[in-house]
Amino acid sequence: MPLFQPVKESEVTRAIVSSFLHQVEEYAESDVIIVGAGPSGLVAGRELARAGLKTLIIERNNYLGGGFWSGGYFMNKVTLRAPAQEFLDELGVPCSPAGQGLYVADAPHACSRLIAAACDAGVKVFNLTIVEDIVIHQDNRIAGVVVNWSPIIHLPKEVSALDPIPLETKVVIDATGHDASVAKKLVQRGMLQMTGEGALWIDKSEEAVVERTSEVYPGLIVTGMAVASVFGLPRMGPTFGGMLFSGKRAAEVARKIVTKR
Ligand code: 48F
Repeated sequence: MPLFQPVKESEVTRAIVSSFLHQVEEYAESDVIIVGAGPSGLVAGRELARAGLKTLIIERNNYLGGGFWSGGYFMNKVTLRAPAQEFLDELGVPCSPAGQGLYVADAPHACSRLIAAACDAGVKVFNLTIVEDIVIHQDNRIAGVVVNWSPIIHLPKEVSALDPIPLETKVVIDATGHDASVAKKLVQRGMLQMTGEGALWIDKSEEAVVERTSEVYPGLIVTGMAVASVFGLPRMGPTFGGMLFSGKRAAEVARKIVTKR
């Protein structure tokens, strides 16, 4: 008696293709698109999906988690300052005190739990997908993003001259980290000013990033290190509480915008 059910190869292929295409069709329109699956984007996604919003995360890499997989210098421990350890407590990730109000945790454990929490809440993910541009209508608000397969950008033009596709949404969250790649699309068109992040200063940066997490252009919110890049705040280095709180704040701002629309 075989262990597994018999299957035809064609059925396996159809299951993958039809399920994927169905998801693309369904998410051609959504409530919120989050660009970047680092810690700030994952927290924002989890909060929004939990609140019942149709939430899509787009990530150019195959893996999710961004810089949350490693604390810094290829050492896979993340640090958080109180009260940010409460996020990890809630996710069931052990973390140990490492000084006055400072905590340290295993990055793979923290990151995988955060990814799972976002997926459990109902977030859908397009990975290996790069946001190349934004959609803007006459009312001058951001109405969506334009995406392509990430590997395309590594191919020569003669092989890959390929148009991207647009996805519509009510609000976009730029969670692309230091790059602030969505905000940059507005900067390139003279529609937004961006200062570029300052030198490292942990104390100042974490507070400031959370405080400045906001809608920077109608329909565009910035979160995480994208906030530091847009507003010229100091970078924060290998500590993550600011990212988690910023993601939460971005979700609150996004909910208000979606509710009004
Ligand atoms: O860099 P990242 O982890 O952003 P974050 O949430 O957190 C920053 C910290 O990890 C750390 C730090 C503070 O502790 O300094 O760096 O602000 O994750 C950003 C994600 O966005 C993806 C990128 O691959 C990464 O996983 N990304 C960037 N540009 C694009 C993108 C794009 N154009 N399209 C899709 N994904």
